[in-house]
Amino acid sequence: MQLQQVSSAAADGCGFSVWRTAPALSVWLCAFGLVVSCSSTIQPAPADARSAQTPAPTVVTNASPIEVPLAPSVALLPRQLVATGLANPRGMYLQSDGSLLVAVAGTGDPKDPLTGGILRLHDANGDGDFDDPDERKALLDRQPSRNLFDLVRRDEVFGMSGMAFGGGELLVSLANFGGPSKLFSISGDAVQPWSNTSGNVNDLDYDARRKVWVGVASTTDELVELPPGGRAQRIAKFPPLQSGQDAVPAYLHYDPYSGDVLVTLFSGSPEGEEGGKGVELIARAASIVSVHAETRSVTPAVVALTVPTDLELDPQGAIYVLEFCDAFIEPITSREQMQAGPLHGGFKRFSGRLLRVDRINRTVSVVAQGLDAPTNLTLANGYLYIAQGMGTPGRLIPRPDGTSAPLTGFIERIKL
Ligand SMILES: [Ca+2]
Ligand SMILES: [Ca+2]
Ligand SMILES: [Ca+2]
Repeated sequence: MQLQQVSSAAADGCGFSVWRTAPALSVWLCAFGLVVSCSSTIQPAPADARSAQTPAPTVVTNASPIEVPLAPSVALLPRQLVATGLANPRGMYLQSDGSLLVAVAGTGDPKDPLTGGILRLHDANGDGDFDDPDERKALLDRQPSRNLFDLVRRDEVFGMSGMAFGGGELLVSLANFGGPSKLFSISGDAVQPWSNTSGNVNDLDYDARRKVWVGVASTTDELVELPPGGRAQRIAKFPPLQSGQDAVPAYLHYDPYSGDVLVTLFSGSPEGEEGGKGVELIARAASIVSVHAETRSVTPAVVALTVPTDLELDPQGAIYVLEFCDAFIEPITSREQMQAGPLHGGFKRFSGRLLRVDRINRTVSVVAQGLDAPTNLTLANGYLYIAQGMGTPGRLIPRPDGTSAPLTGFIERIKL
């Protein structure tokens, strides 16, 4: 299909009329005197390994966001379980030898606070999974792991997080809640410190147009640039959403079709993350926004999402985005309560899904559902790897069929 470039020319003179749900944004950015480019310029694909598949620059970022319908079409793709028994698997990277690097955030157990690390999974016996003896090696261990349930009343573990490759480097972040964060580079089996930075860098990616690393800091609601060895520098700060909840940037991905960075804005609690009962969730209030670094313009790309986490782009420019859950229920106020289970523990278990947003035909479909608290997504060799099972490993959680099972971190993959 031939796409037409659509200008985001704004009626309000500020370039943000497309942000219909958050009028405060234009006010905020205008107040800082930021000038917005009104055209969606499409850059040729930069010379980066990931964008080698990018077709000619014909995909156009439209001015009007794509809205997720209340009941999107369902086109489920077969899923294959490839790894189980992981303590909060997060960022992943498939190496050329077929081994899968996985950052694990750890157990969040205060009695053993250093359970995070980086694993290399290798299917030594060739049976299609990474669960057999001698198929796992720790490249890094003893990294901090913390459960935030005492703050947010949901079973949420922080620690090692995003992983991405770009510009010849493979980086992974350690997201200390409230910061500072550490970034590491991985080369072969060696893991080296890359930088320390303030803020909580939950996800990072390589901006192949500007040849810099970028990250999201979810505690300060910022998109930041990550210089090697140095401190993060703010690119954009996301103002509160319409209902007053924080527009928490959760994950990001460089968009070779626009040269911008796509950021998922997880809609925080209207009571503040530490307020309320921990179950306040405004469904369909979250979005993916496209951020242009030089102009700092923030343009909604996909709206009416609920708790979006990681996102990926396929060679057709379609966006795959995870939704973590569809409700916040059964909050927890003590570790004893959490262990008494089975209970959801804040996040409704097995209610996550994976959406495919076709930016050419402007359609949205569900390609996976019933996911258990999925956080991270990686596209490699025609497969999407989905890291799931956020929370306290081993505690009992309700399953959709009415039974219960111990919580476990696992990875499934989907063939596209
Ligand atoms: Ca195996
Ligand atoms: Ca096996
Ligand atoms: Ca990401």
